[in-house]
Amino acid sequence: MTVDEDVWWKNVSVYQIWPASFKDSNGDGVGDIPGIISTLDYVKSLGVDVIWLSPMYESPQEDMGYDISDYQKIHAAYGTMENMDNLISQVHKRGMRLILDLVINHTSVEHKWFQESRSSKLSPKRDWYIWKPPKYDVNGNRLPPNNWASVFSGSAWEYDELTDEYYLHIFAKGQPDLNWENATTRQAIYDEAITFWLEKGIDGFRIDTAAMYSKDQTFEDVSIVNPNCQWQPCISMYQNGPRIHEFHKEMNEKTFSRYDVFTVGEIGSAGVEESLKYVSSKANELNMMFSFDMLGIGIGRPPISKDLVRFKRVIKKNFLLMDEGDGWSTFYLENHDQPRSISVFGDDSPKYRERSGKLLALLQTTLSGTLFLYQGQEIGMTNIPKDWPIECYVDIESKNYFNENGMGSLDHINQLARDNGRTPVQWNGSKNAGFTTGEPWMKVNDNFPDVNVQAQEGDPKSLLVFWRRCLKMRKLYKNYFIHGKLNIIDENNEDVFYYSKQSGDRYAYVALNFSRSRQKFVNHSSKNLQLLISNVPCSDYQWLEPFEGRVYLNE
Ligand code: ISL
Repeated sequence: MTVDEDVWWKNVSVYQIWPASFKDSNGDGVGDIPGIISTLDYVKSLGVDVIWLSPMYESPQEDMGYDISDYQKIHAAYGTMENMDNLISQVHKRGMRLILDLVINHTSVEHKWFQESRSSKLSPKRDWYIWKPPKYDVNGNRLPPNNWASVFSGSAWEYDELTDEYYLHIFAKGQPDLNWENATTRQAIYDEAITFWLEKGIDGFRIDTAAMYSKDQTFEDVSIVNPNCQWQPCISMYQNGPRIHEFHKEMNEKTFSRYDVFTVGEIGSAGVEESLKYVSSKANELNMMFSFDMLGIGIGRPPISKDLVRFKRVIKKNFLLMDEGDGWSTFYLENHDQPRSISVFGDDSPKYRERSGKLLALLQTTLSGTLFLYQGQEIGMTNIPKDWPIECYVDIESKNYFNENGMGSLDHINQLARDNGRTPVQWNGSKNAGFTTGEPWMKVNDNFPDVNVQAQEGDPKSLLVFWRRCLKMRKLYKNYFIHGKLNIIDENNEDVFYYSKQSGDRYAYVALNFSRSRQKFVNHSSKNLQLLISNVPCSDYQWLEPFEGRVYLNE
């Protein structure tokens, strides 16, 4: 690799905490910051180095905190600024680091900037958001300025009677897009949302929707891809837009580069060349990125076997950013926007849940890129049971989707909904899984008596204990697993994922059976292999059991 292997943020493992569902300390049914503080020894014990905390800022919670009304206040249900200062120091005291979510494509409608902006066309902050006059059809009916659809359904424009104009909201109505063309707005974002927190000593940011700030300024209609809908997907008008790299360079220069911190941008879709513009070490934009290439693979047909070849290609592309480019990347299988990985890439039936979870742990801890683990993933939390009615889904995206598509869409929602990753963390087998002593804001997954932290702590064969071993192994052999060159072997094999991670003339050899059937084990290396770790003890060397994974060293 041409990259500097010793940069600290390449070697860390990150644990994501989504506050509403992590741990409630005061019995109001909502997770909170004191609850997080009470679990820090547990988090540290996993072997992770950094915590990424999803939005804990003041917010009306139309989109679970991704609609911020004040960057410098804490959402009351989560606690106070004093609690937050305490969290920062308690995390540091344990030798870990803390990064926050940076949501600056949009604010909440309740943010004072928006309140001022909407108050009058003459407001000095009018231009801080994107306002356009209505269009009228031949019959004089008022229409939005163009046919762009919001990500969360309906038009991307909302009419405001007060000034007879529409504002743009790529996400919910309560999330108006900031106007990044305005340099004063950008500086206010840097000062209020970024530098304020860097000065408090946090260690970086996960940057929300980081490819979306630069909109195509023509604001023209997009071509019609869904003839039955009035509003059309408009990603081409904002994704990797004309000034996006200029904005990132400026933001980095004026904020992050002045501190010892790292940034990870939620980029979504971008080819290798475009991705490198963000994460090449020469670009001075972001340190690493999340791509969405993996989304959709495996969904609806567990196990992943038939999609395994696609899965391998995505992993190979991700690796190109680090190997042939001079950039860095991430590897994640879950976050708060995704269904649970065992349900998508493994098999969540009681028979294979634990084993396929361990297989995914082996995959994740042997691939390069900064590792991101999501709350509950370490104990194998799974998707929402198929028989839950729509009332149990609370996310704005699921609710809007159901309202537009009706009862027939429930199956689809069950597979894809963000709610799957948002059920409360299962701490023990007592009422509400030990998440709260009150009424949980979101229903706890029915499998908590079997799947919980306490039960797994006491079982040396558990997934939790296995994750700890894997995370330790990743660090111990970081020359292979974090920095080694990836060679995918037998790429068209639809059942087994074989690869090596090479460091100099030595390598680790990995064999992962993603199918529900036994597969012949093939040693593609010319040398003797020494088993480092596997998820099926004492299996037959010649065969890989269903969902068996093994990691060997060749030394
Ligand atoms: O979650 C998605 C689809 O299910 C994505 O389209 C998602 O909206 C997109 O990845 C942007 O996500 C981020 O910004 C959103 C917020 O709702 C997500 O939770 C956040 O991760 C708006 O701030």
